[in-house]
Amino acid sequence: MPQTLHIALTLLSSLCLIQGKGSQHPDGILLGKMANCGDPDATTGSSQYSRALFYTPGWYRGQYSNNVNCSYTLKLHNTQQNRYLRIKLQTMQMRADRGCNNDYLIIYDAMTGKMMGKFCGSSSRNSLITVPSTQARVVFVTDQSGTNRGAKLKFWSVASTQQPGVFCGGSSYGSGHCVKCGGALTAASGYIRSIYLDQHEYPNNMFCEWTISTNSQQFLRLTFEDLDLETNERCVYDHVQIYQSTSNIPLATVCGNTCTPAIIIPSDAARVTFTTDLTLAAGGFSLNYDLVPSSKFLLYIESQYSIIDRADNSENNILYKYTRFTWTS
Ligand SMILES: [Ca+2]
Repeated sequence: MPQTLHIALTLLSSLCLIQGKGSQHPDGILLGKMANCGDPDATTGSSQYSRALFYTPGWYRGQYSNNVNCSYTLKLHNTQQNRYLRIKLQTMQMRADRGCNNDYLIIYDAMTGKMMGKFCGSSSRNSLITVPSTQARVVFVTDQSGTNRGAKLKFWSVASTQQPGVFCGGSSYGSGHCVKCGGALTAASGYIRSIYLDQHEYPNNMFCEWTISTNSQQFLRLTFEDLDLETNERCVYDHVQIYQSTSNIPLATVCGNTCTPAIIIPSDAARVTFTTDLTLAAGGFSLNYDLVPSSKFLLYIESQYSIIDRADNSENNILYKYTRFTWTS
């Protein structure tokens, strides 16, 4: 009988370059009372050439309210279901800050829930968003002070051969810009980092996704180099999650600021997501990945997950939620 090992996370190296303090989330999320989100959702016309307009609440009276958190769906007409939806931020008159954390729009692919980008300020006008489905969700958020007119969006259908993604109309923190993240990595080794890591403050209310597909028949090894995320014992606020291939069950959920061990994924493909909530940011993270031979491992997945284990007992928190693997060597 071969020796059976129960291993979830394999400690190979620990390389954190930045270990920030992390920030402690207050109880609950304070956004103030919800503003009236009465403006209707919008749908394009039946012709592929017909374009529809969408205005953020308060546009016609010349200013949006404080403490708004509204969500709308933009849809292509029923006759346009084989096409993609494109949105142009035709006019933007909103406050600007580096992470678009004060007053902003987020546009999601409504079919998958994936975030396309976050927009604020005035210079992000003319940004173009091509959503790889027929529906987008637009979330409009404002904080407790300062106001402006808002945003006017035009949207229509384009051929599904178009490349999905965001073309940013603005690039200046001072006058507004796009915040977008994620990507598709195919090299045998590579690097993932959160946005604004250099400034030690990631944006709030983000969802970033990277896919790694190496087509190598080997196992991926992910090693964190920097880790400084908002701390919570269950990682419910800001976290990095690591998935095997196309699985929807995370192998690991990471937050806080303690270096993690390297994470071996029993696959040559993985998905890494970075989720942040509405308040309190910390420095961010970076990790690199490479490949390790898989030939000597015969792998069985013993159970789906989940052991929640505290890696240390100090003030630094790092939490793992992981799959328990059984393998023979
Ligand atoms: Ca946070």
